[in-house]
Amino acid sequence: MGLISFLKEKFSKKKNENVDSYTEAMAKSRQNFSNRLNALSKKYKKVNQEYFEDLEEILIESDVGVNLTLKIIDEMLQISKEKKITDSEELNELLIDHLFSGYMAKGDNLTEVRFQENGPTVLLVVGVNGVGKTTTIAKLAYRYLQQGKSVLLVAADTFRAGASEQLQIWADRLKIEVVTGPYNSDPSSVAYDGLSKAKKENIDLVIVDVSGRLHNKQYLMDELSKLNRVIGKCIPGAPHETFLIIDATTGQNGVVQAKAFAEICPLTGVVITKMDGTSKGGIILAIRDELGVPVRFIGLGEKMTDLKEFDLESYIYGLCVGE
Ligand SMILES: Nc1nc2c(ncn2[C@@H]2O[C@H](COP(=O)(O)OP(=O)(O)OP(=O)(O)O)[C@@H](O)[C@H]2O)c(=O)[nH]1
Ligand SMILES: [Mg+2]
Repeated sequence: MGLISFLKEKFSKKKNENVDSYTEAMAKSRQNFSNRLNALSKKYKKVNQEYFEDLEEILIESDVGVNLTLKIIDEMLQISKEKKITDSEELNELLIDHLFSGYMAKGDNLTEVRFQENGPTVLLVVGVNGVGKTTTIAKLAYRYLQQGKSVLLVAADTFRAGASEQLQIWADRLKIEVVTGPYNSDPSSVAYDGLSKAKKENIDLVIVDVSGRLHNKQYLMDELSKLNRVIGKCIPGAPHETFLIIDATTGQNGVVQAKAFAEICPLTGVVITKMDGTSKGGIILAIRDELGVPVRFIGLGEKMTDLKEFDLESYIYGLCVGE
């Protein structure tokens, strides 16, 4: 049985809250991808050169990325030749299987934050301006508070006016504390204060909000490596997780950002925000292909509850099948 039939059977039998949220938020992406794929198989009953050219266009326009698209087209050509498949509908189904196994082959599939057995777990959150870092931090804090963990926020983004205040608003809503420093102060010293407090108070999870100015790469690199050094000195082995936040609506620029950050600091995960606002849901496949880092969560809206753990089956279903 192909993946599509398997997913249809799996998700139509029982209600699944996760897949419902994906299906709803990914309606635009599905239109751009699945509807066009269906139209393609109607246009070309048998696959030919033009079928592959159109397929290439669909994949690129869904933000799968040029590199991955060319790789997929090559592989699909080979599969069609080797297995002597000429029926376009059959090949479309195999393509979906291929997207799934391609993601799986790129590494592990962690989602939840890995908590330390002893002492605070430190999660560093990085990403360029406006991608949704602070909102995602609030969503993650909410998630782990719900799971009974104690959470402390650290506003190490001291350069943008209003950044700590924004985090403070979320913290008040969540009824948790946030450690801040004066405007323009050293982010590392704010982080140090935050971690010291977390150690003293035996906090389970510390989430550090970092400024994301990428316009000066050398500066950001120096700042981030200093921050990492200070965090590691305060709590050996920390940061335990570093999540890069990427805005799905920025398209391939998100991939460029991801590569730049991956060079600067070791990433343990990616969170893709604003999946509800894009028609190009293929970005997840492109990022995974380029970085090999697991997508840990996705943002499907602005509310505290709009963060879902990344689930490949729900994602593929949302992108390719839906309701
Ligand atoms: N629709 C939607 N909007 C989101 C999502 N995540 C964040 N946003 C919105 O994106 C905007 C920017 O979010 P922030 O959390 O302030 O982004 P940031 O990266 O902290 O921004 P800076 O601190 O300025 O670098 C806000 O209006 C959020 O409500 C999401 O998953 N879906
Ligand atoms: Mg922010």
